[in-house]
Amino acid sequence: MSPSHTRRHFAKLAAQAALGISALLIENPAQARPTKSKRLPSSKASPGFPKGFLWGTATSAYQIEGAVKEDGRGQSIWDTYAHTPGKIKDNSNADRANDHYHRYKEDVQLMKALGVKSYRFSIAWPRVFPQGTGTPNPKGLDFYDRLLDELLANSIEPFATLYHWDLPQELQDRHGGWESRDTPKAFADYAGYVAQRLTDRVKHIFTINECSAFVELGYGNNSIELAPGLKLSQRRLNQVRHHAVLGHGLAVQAIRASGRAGTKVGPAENITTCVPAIETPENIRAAEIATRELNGGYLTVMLEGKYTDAFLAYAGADAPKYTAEDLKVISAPVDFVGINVYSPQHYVVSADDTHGFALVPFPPSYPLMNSNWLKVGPEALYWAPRNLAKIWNVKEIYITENGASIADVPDAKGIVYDLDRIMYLRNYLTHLLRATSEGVPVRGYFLWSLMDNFEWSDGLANRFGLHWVDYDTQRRTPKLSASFYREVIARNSVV
Ligand code: PNW
Repeated sequence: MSPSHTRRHFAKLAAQAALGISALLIENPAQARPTKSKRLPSSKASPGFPKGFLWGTATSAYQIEGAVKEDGRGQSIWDTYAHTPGKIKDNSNADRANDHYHRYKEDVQLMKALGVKSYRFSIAWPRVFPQGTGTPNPKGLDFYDRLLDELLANSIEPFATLYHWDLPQELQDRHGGWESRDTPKAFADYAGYVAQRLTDRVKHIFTINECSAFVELGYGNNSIELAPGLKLSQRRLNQVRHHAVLGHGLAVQAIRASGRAGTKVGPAENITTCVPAIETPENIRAAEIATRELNGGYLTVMLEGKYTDAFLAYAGADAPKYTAEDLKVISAPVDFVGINVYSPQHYVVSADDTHGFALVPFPPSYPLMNSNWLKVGPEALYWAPRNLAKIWNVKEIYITENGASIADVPDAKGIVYDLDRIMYLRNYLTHLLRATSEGVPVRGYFLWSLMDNFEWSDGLANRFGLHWVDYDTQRRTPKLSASFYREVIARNSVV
């Protein structure tokens, strides 16, 4: 923009301002396009992320694909659950969702316009094995073949998740889903088959998305519910926990056995993030102890091959039944660890008791985004990877999800000015930058989500996307946050 044009523009705005403040609003997020200059005035003070940092976006199969009856796909527990009256807040389901199954080329172009280097998506188990086990559906992987080719043609690196909660219904009916040891075994067979077919193009595989979320919220007694929506006793719940991590370990082994050499594999876990309430050496140590204990049934056993004493003491007679061999499988060596980080689950201080830490209660008006669990605490994106690297010496970390739910409202022209999402992202990324600047080995970041999608029991009404989706027309429109993220990626820094 030339200086005279700028002046004219300003004069126009000033004149319009007399007519009302709304005239001062930008008309289109495109006005927030990257500027030509390489440097921001403040760039000297803000060093960027490491060279080659892998910026990406994330989605999952059931939340975006639709086409639930196409090409031989079997039913999943989420089809059943979403069609059960009263389960989904806005009575929606994901039969069509974002129709990504047919619009994936357009969606890859959205990624391309953002400038992302990588994309995390999930493969629907019931497309590949409609009954969970047995003969694979001959058309089951065709869609993912097409998607992979499209991504690679656009220089976007695919990161595939094998289980993002869409368990084949048949396995739930046959033996209670993850209550049975047969489910982790079936999962490993499916994992091996996918690895054998796709690792010519997929070099990074995540086994299970958030064991802790789908187990605790799907099988435990919680106010937030996920499919299959059971409320099991502690004893049965502990067994489900064990089978979930066993499924992860068996899948790691199956991928190693069937995938091409060089395929990298790891979990994408919803780490319980513990943040020192005040950063003193004692509280920092307490937060490390708390991180290890409060991830006892998930990351800790995956990375250490044992349940902690406190975990077993707490479970008592309800502890899971397992063998020494199980623990070896669960802790099969991984190449990286992915963590989903939205909130600090706990602020921690040191304590002189046997635990060595105490949890600080959250005040009633603590700030939330538009989900009752999504507490705002940007430091989580520093402490989660920092503690993961410190406690377990993890050398390759991905932030597999981070993002914000907002009750977005488009203006008269259909544009969403989501300053609240930008506020959230800017602050969280500032803390991620603190981590990488200190040498915490975070290699990439997948923003949840590329576009609005089916937000589980919140349905279609709660939005996490960088793109607004009109579910009637399937039109995708970039929000202001898409311009923000494009600029972050282009500059490899917080903007
Ligand atoms: C994750 N909680 O889910 C999932 O991996 C995504 O599929 C989901 O859309 C995204 O986060 C946003 O919700 C979570 O209650 C669901 O703490 C619930 C919780 C955490 C993560």
